[in-house]
Amino acid sequence: LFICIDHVGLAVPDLDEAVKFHAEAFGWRELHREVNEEQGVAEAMLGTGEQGEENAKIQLLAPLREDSAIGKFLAKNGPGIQQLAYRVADLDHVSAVLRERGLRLLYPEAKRGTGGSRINFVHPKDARGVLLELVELPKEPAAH
Ligand code: V0V
Repeated sequence: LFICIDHVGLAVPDLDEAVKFHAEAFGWRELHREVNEEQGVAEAMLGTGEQGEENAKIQLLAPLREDSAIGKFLAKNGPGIQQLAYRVADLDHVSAVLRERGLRLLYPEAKRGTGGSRINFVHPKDARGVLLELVELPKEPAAH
């Protein structure tokens, strides 16, 4: 059903500071950065190589607003792992299969994710305490 782990998402209070920390401490490189108003996040994708030829990446997620998903996560838990993202080839198909298996997806239809990807999430209560993102990469990667 899944292709691979696309990324692990970390909630961070300060995006610039976090990018610098992960680069200096662990050698991660910034591949892409964007603001997603709908999700209430400023995010940076970090990897070890060129985008498209990556193993799993890490995604740093900083809140634009206190009442966003990341704002609430930080208030409750502090910084740390907020999500695990599985890459899929066909999000609509995978969503239908998971719904048939009784798992709740957060959105009735896919939303826009990083770099023009299509995303949805399995509710953490239905994935044994893990917020599971499903991500279908765009056919043509967005310019960055
Ligand atoms: C909440 N819970 C979590 C969790 N967030 N468990 C594991 N991981 C998380 N991240 C637990 C929480 O402890 C509660 O358990 C229960 O779920 C319900 O939590 P809540 O406090 O009522 O829920 P909220 O209001 O904080 O909302 C949680 C959800 C929200 C998951 C519904 O965070 C959401 O809509 N997330 C999806 C969007 C998102 O995360 N966007 C930011 C990334 P107890 O206490 O009842 O046991 S955007 C992104 O990834 C992009 C753009 C991309 O990748 O391209």
